[in-house]
Amino acid sequence: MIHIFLPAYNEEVALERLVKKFDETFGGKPGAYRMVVLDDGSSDKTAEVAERLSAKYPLELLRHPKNLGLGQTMIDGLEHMAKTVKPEEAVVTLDCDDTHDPKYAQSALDKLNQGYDVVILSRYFPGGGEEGLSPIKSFLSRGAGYFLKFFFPIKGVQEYSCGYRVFRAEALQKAYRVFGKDFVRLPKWGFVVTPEILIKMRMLGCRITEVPFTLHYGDKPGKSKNKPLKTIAGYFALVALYWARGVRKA
Ligand SMILES: Nc1nc2c(ncn2[C@@H]2O[C@H](COP(=O)(O)OP(=O)(O)O)[C@@H](O)[C@H]2O)c(=O)[nH]1
Ligand SMILES: [Mg+2]
Repeated sequence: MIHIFLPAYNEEVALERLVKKFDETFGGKPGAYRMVVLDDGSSDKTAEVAERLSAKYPLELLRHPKNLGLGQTMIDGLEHMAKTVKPEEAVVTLDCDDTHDPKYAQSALDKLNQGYDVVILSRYFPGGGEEGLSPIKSFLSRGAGYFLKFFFPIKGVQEYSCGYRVFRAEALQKAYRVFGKDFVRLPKWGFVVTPEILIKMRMLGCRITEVPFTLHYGDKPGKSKNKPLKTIAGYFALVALYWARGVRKA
């Protein structure tokens, strides 16, 4: 079974679209997939929409009573996934703003079968790309990639800040066993959790690779929740915390 984790904050429109796309892509056989949505204290109807969808689709809704941010949501969500999956299964994470199309997940799942522990859906891998991004957001994302690659070089990885990934469940379970609460040490920095998870998986010795995907940013119904200045400041906090320790070269 494929387990899908969706961190959701004010995604009442996008969530329904994404869940339907997942079902069209993976819902062929009963028991083929399961989705877990963690509603992070949304002020819109995200939780109600998820509740309604759970009557029709294999969807489990978890909730934070108030907004704790993407960092805490990923820690809590991945911990729940690690506890509820079999080691040999796959856990997929992605934004639920309908910009990460489920059709790209299969090629990443296939890579797990080749022995990788983490597979990143990458705009920067040959064949990947992006559409609908403002030039400034595109520039900032590319810049973030170069910045993080410089400080944390991981062979074969260029995409550090996109949350669309596939994990071997066993690797996530190991991360919680080894790091415990320290799996994510910078939850307050929100979107910095995305590269921090990657750095931690590499520190564990995981095999990490990328497959191409196209970010369909034009499909996004709402505004981005990413605050660029906070995220950039958080990347410096990441460097201060981890750079001296180095990331094992692949
Ligand atoms: N749990 C949680 N998720 C958030 C928060 N902010 C954003 N997200 C989710 O994180 C993902 C990334 O946010 P998004 O707006 O898509 O950022 P962008 O892709 O950089 O524009 C989406 O699935 C959001 O719903 C938050 O405060 N808490
Ligand atoms: Mg997004």
